[in-house]
Amino acid sequence: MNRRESLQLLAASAAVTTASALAGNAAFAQAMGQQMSQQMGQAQPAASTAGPFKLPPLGYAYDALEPHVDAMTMTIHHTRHHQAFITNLNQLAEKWPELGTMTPEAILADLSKVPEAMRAPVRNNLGGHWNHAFFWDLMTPGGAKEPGGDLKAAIDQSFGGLAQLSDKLNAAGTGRFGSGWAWLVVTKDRKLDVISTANQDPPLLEGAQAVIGVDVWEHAYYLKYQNRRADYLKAWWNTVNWDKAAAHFKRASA
Ligand code: MN3
Repeated sequence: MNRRESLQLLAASAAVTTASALAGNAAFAQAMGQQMSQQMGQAQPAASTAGPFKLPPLGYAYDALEPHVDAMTMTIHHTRHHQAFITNLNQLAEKWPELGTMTPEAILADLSKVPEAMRAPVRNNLGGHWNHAFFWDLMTPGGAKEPGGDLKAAIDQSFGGLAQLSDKLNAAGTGRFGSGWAWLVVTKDRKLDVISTANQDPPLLEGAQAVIGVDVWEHAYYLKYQNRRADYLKAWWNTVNWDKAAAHFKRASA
């Protein structure tokens, strides 16, 4: 094999690796997730992994939301991005132990409880942890594909129907400049509304209760959708667990 041939072979093998990764090869992503978890388990100092905060499990396999959300994205999003919030929170809890004894909701509803010097990192990391735990739980590979009962009636009354709600929420998601989230919420004055929040701010910061939420940070979709955030949002609706959304709505309206 001459130099030109070996370069061609190298390029072809790199292309195959990249293509299988971008296609969301489930076994590959799963193996990579396990490898990353092991690496992280070994690499983190004890002080970072020990503490009151734990990474919540997804409740389904990393490839379960294919083809709408790919296995590689789910793996990295859960084991790296969400894990980073957990690691940071455990470090913050060493400096301010109350962080681990109050509920995240109680803290996020009133950040003035947090010592001023820690308020920004608590807002970002506790917000990130809360948002992602909510997000994983709201998605499912199966289940109802449409809202039912009281939530359906409220959506019909507030927006005119599910199609109009999804248009409005998708517009909030694509309109969010930079990184953030789009939400269906019950507002302080008990109205169903669509909002968007920046960074990792949860709706609780403005006194609203989340019913549906979708991550529109680039890390949530870029491997599969690249810059096509609108396509990701459109596909994402296929993953919504409407039973969970109905339970959030019921609790928020009570
Ligand atoms: Mn995220």
